[in-house]
Amino acid sequence: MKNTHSFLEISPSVNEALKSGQPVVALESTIISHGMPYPDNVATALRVEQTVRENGAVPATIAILNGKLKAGLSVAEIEYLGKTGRGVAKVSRRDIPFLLTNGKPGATTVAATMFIAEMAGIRIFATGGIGGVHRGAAETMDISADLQELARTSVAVVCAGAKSILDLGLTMEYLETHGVPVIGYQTEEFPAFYTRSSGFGVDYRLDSPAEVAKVLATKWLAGLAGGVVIANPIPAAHEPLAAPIQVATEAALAEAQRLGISGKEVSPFLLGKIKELTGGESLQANIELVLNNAMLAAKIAVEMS
Ligand code: PSU
Ligand code: MN
Repeated sequence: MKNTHSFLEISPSVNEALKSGQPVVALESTIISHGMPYPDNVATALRVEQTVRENGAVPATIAILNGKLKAGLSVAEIEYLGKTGRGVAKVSRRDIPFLLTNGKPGATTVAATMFIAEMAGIRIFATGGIGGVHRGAAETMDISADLQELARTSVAVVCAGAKSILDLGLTMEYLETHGVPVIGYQTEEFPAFYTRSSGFGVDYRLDSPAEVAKVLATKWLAGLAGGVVIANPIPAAHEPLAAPIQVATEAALAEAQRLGISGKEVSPFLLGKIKELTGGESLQANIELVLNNAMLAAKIAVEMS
């Protein structure tokens, strides 16, 4: 009988780091194949890995390939995921058994990446934005599986908040209900991905990687299993003007509704549409905020090790 770990394949550099207690940062792959266009997606994924290294940690980009849960990808594997784009399945928790069975490639969302990271023994994960409660969820029930994963899996996710395509108020309520701490990194406000402010407050503000590391260690030591959201606003120098982003977001939402886009297609559709409507400005902001999150995640991982 196989155990779960027989599905796990850790790359040599990540394995070496984990064995010797060096800091490791997990990275997701849905952002590569569904979140950004080629070739920006590949270039960004490689820069994100480089940023993690420059800040003292080892990057572990996560995906499902050849029936294996992979922690740590080669450049060729990242290129493959980026080039194939939407041809790669977007994999959340519920999809994992099918990809392990059929051997097809899968790009992991925040939820699936957290699951694999925890299995590999990686506690810190950097991404762009987390999924959340969608606007109109009272009728559609569209609530990202990322939130349930945060409730149950002990991995801290460094993100720039969640996009204003979501209902941020309901997203915060959901996290509260499920006991997921939301830390504002050098901010009292939950950031709205492209913008630094959202009008929604966070539970706790912490100002240094060392403080964050201490709270994470304490949480898990105290037996409080489950994830943590570390909300890290996009640097002010890269923040686009709020108004055009807002206009593009509303237009993208209206178009998604008109076309009847639903389920896992919603987030990639909205991302692509907003990029188109802002003339690529949203993509530039997206790249910058991911790099910023990778840097912070690496610093926290260094403090934790
Ligand atoms: N937010 C972004 N970019 C992304 C995603 C979210 O700004 O690429 C991806 C992440 O992988 C996240 C997923 O886990 O979308 C959420 O999808 P859904 O809303 O279908 O759960
Ligand atoms: Mn959804």
